[in-house]
Amino acid sequence: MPPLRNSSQIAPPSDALQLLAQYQRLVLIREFEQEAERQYKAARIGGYCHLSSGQEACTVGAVDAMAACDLLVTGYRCHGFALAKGTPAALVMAELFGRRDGCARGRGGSMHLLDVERGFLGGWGIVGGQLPIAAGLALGLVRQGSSSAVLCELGDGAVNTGAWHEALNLAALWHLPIVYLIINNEYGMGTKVERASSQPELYRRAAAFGMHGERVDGNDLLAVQSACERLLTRAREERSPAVLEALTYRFRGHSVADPGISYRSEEEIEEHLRRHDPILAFEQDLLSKGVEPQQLQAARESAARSVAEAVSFAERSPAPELSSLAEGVYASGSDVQFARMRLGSPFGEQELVFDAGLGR
Ligand SMILES: Cc1ncc(C[n+]2csc(CCOP(=O)(O)OP(=O)(O)O)c2C)c(N)n1
Ligand SMILES: [Mg+2]
Repeated sequence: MPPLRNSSQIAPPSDALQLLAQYQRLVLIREFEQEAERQYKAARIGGYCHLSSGQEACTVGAVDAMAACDLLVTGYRCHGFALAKGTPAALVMAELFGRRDGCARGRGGSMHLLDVERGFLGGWGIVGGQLPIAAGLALGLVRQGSSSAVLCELGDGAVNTGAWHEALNLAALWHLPIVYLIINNEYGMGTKVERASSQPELYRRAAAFGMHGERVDGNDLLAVQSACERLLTRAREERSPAVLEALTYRFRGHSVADPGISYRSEEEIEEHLRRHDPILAFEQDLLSKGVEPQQLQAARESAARSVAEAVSFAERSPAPELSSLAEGVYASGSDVQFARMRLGSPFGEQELVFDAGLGR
């Protein structure tokens, strides 16, 4: 019998190594989301918890298109974005658990992840709320003379909010260096895009602002990466904003609390799992480029270890001190404002005593 080929004996082409590093993050995100679901169902995660299983190619492709100086802003389905950016899984899980070592110090939770050092400025829970914030950041970059750009992710549901119109109007009017990445996963909660949007080809809606728009297969990591790279370069070099719509699908419900089967058929989900899983497609690509199945297996095992370690780290991390509740919330100088609100001050609050009428 010929000796078994060992992965270390085969030197895959260097681009295969890069692809393998991307695969590592794809499977880390998938594994992380599966564990987050388990932990949420075990009541160890509070608030809401939105998983991005099925959308990993958009996430990693978009993040890998960014230059180190660019800024990232996303909606609430953001675990994958933090992980793709390199925020350690332990800090993301600790944030989901609401613990002191979480990447937002336990104050944000699942929807409000944050990693300023890595250029990830949130994780925002209000649908569309991140769009004007991202436009403001892009304006800030211009005013500082920076040549960086902003990548702002949103869901298909966010294009029907007022914030979309306000933000895109200003982004186009002021030539802001920003790319709005719509992750079109076919549904906003239980509503299909076609039932919510008069123009369901969402990238076309950029035209209303005189802005460039295009569509990409969101299950093809390299296609997303190359489109994002091109549009971010254009944003940086020409200050031309753009919309990129990535077509993909969310495998799980809207949030962990939603089984996700009352507004779509099980056949539809099955079909996507079987034929459009972005990780399976990427695996095929890697194998065809000479990567060995054992290397893929090693990446999956490493992801599982990282996630298990992340859970035990999150368990050990303490809850934030109650006394630290207002830290980082108010700007310096706010005490003057608050002094005016003290009881007995001219514009202050009045003490209200609730009389339940029990006569005691
Ligand atoms: C302004 C506002 N309206 C409604 C909600 C409730 N809500 C949360 S998620 C969501 C659907 C958004 O869907 P989409 O933008 O497609 O993002 P996805 O969940 O698919 O990632 C809605 C309506 C909200 N958070 N904010
Ligand atoms: Mg959606």
